Amino acid sequence: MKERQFVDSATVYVRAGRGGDGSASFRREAHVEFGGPDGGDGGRGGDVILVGSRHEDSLISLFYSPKLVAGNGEPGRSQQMYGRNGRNLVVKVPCGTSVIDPETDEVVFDVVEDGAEVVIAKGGRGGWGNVHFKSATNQAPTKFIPGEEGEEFTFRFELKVIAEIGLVGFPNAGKSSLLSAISEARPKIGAYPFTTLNPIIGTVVYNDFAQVRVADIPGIIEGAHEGVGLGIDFLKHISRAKVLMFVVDCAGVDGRTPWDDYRALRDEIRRYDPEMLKRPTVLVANKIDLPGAEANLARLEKTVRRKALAISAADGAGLDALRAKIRETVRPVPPGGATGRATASGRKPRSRPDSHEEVSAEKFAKATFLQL
Ligand SMILES: Nc1nc2c(ncn2[C@@H]2O[C@H](COP(=O)(O)OP(=O)(O)OP(=O)(O)O)[C@@H](O)[C@H]2O)c(=O)[nH]1
Ligand SMILES: [Mg+2]
Repeated sequence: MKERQFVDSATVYVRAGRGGDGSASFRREAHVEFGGPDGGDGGRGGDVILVGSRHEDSLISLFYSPKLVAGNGEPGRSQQMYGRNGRNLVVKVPCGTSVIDPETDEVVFDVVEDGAEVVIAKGGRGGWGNVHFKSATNQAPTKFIPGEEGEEFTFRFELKVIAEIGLVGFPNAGKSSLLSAISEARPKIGAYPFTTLNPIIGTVVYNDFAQVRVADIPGIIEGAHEGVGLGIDFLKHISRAKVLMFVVDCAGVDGRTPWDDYRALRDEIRRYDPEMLKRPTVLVANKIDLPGAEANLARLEKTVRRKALAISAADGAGLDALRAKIRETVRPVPPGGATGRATASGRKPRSRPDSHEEVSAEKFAKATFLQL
């Protein structure tokens, strides 16, 4: 079986912890007659929490272990002692992970920013011990409240990689070379088509520590929208990009021309989602170091009637201008001025009683016994 390295969808069972039952205990010290109730409350069940992490880039771990179960709260104890709270389960997911209700296809949570926390299943409340039920008329209550069930769901997780810039180009145009020249990312580079098989994110860092994320995706070829090549599935990973950067091979190494490539790329994007072409785009003419590229550049600009940024990912020509162009187009906010926060849409739990159900200790014991 081919090893999977990149996974952008996974169906996951999620269960928060059950609250611990309240205790129905009585004081039993030798010197205290008619000791009275002293059963403490149960602990809260643990939550299932997602945290956005820019160091994660795939849903692969969820794909292979698709169960997220938080800890149960412990039951209350005698001497009015609380049960311990259940452990929260905290799971790191890549920024850009959506949590979807598979029945309605509705996005119920969205993890966008690095470090953002979203509770996707809440633990049940702990039950009350019998100490709460002592009254003038009932000095020896055997009543207590069981812990609540934790929330339980089956969700579909979907990843749309988040980057401000999306690189779009034919195979071999030099997208990965470009990304590795301007960021810390080290994608595989090769003189053959479809070297890149998964989206890769690199971060361009400026002197004032402003940052722009750039997504490199597999090459697009004509007919991609009909499934030719690797298809256009990967375009979804740049569908949230603010800026599209078209990268063309200005030297025409593979026998094509940069102007035809540019038109074909725009055409494929239009067929995928015409909205994407309404965003700012940058045209980058790569491989300007090679013979014939200068002449092609002039013809490219004339034919497509727009300016191109000439660069060489190989020898570094034009990269400073490109970094400046990226900054000018994306306008990243340097640290200190950032206010970005996660968005988490609220969701109503599917089944969770609004109030506690009261049962007597005997009834509870009986019910438990019957279940066994
Ligand atoms: N001379 C020259 N060669 C380049 C330049 N940029 C990239 N190359 C070469 O072009 C080939 C393809 O580069 P990649 O960066 O792998 O191209 P890609 O667009 O990521 O290709 P896919 O991942 O297959 O879509 C490699 O052999 C690179 O060394 C450049 O500016 N000048
Ligand atoms: Mg590549």
